[in-house]
Amino acid sequence: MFKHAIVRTPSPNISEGITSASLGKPVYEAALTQHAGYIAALESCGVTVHVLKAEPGYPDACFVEDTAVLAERVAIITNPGAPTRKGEEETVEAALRDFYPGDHIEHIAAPGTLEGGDVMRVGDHFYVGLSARTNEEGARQFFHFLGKHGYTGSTVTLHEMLHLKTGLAYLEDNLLLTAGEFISHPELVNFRTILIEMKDAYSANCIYVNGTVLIPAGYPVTKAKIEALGLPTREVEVSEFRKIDGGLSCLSLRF
Ligand code: CIR
Repeated sequence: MFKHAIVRTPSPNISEGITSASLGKPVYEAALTQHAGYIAALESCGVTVHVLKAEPGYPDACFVEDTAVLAERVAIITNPGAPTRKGEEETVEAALRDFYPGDHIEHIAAPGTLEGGDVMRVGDHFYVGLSARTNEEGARQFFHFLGKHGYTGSTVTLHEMLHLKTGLAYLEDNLLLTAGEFISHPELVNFRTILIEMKDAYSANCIYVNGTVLIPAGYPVTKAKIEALGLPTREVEVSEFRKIDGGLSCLSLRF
């Protein structure tokens, strides 16, 4: 069960966030409204949400997931691979010090890079995507810290997507939502899978929160496939964040 989530109010210059999409620039006021809806959705799942102050110098700073990976026994602070995002992790770490003792906080250091969007937890095992943002050295350091605190990890190579969880979500009970290059990926066999068509690939980034699957609004086929397996869903409007490649998982750290 998740008790807490950390989120960060979108930056006033969110329109300058990094993007590979051609959906236009996010509108700040609309992003704030959608962010409030996201917080309400987490709260409806029984999570206490801690809201960090906006970071005017970091357009992508609302995507707190990329700055840390959290487990019961350790918080691993990342070194983001995107140059404009380096430094976002500092205020996230400060907030995590209220929840983790100092000797349970570890740090990925240069030349290692790792972003939390590349990490998918399955029980006590962590899959790490090797991507444009997460490198071999970052993964090596990450696995060292996992081992020190009693967890395991393995890598998954990405070729097309931004992050591992751009196209994957673990919905517990050995169930994986998969899209694009992750469908039939050799490093992800032995799961029950829900396949998402390419046109709906954005909806593969869902989050399982205390028995409910939060899904992006506007993907009825994905919603029906998840519900057909007996899992309740709740739609959340995140279209402003999609414009800068952000999804549901990126907007919070859940622990
Ligand atoms: C970026 O490119 O870093 C942001 N515009 C989007 C980050 C999305 N984060 C995630 O998928 N975990």
